[in-house]
Amino acid sequence: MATNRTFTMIKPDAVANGSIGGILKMINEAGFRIVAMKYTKLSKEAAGSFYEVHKERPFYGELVEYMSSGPIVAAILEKENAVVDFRTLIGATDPTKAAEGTIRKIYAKSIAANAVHGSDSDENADIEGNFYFSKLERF
Ligand code: IDP
Ligand code: MG
Repeated sequence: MATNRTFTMIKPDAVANGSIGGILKMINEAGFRIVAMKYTKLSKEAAGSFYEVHKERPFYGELVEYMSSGPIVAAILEKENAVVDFRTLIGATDPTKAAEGTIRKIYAKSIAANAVHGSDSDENADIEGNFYFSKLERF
């Protein structure tokens, strides 16, 4: 059953270059409500565990290094059809292939440093939100 919630991170490159405000503005203007939010930094171990599903992929080591390289903003977002609509808002993984007007098209530097994460299913949105937030941190 659809939960109408998704999970996002503003990744280290976007935080470092001052894009938190711009990205949150796009998220709000697209109709997402913030349920939970945290400014934090992943240890290598935590990044490795968050991206465990990708551990056989050739870029796993690079991804773990990058995601633990600086602070991030993690958030749970709510909207009807949240998972699918948020993937549309962020655009393709590779910013050179992302549609005009998407967050990655505007803010991402490369396929690795691609500004934002967005859950790919309701099930993963739930798992990823639980990775960062307790029930008491959701409003
Ligand atoms: P997604 O973030 O669009 O769902 P995934 O395939 O789930 O894309 O990959 C997770 C993350 O791994 C991407 O957002 C990106 O940061 C990184 N990544 C994906 N493909 C590559 C690659 O070919 N080289 C380096 N990093 C990659
Ligand atoms: Mg993914």
